[in-house]
Amino acid sequence: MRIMRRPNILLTGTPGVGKTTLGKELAERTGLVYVNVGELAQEGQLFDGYDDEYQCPILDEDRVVDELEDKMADGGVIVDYHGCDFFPERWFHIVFVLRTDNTNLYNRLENRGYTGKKLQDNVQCEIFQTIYEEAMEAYKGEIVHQLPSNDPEDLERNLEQIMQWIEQWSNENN
Ligand code: DAT
Repeated sequence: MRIMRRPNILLTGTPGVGKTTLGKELAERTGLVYVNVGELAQEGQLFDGYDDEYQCPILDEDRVVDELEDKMADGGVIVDYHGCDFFPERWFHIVFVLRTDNTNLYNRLENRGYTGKKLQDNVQCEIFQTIYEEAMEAYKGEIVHQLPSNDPEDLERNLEQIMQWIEQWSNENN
């Protein structure tokens, strides 16, 4: 029996834009596998040093890629991370960059306990559309899509759009 091919999806964007919320719900509804790269790194201690300025461990990108390689080859993986330029380009069939309005994002990050420079830098990251530009440099423009992620209606619309895309991809590739 031939195994059904399923696409790999990257959800990226500034911290707080809603990647985890969307990714987990999408996995629930589609049966695809959700992978949170931050959590994966934490579990496997895939770090390489410590960032004193931001007071957080530095991701060991090579070890993260090694750790995920087999799973990605199988397909059907939803990857969630606030960076995107160190993954192999060939991994992803589509890339979604979630976007949130500044005030909204500010409030979400403040609720998460971010303050001072960390809060400001993350909101600025969104204003300067840093992750969108990173994605446009790392992947073919035609597979990179921005999704508004401000309210529950956006979330539902995004879920439905992505599910439709998955269905179409699956029909074309099986
Ligand atoms: P990320 O994984 O990008 O850091 P998250 O999924 O943890 O973001 O969401 C951050 C917060 O925002 C969390 O409290 C849930 C809320 N949120 C996410 N998506 C939302 C949406 N579409 N509408 C309203 N709130 C949302």
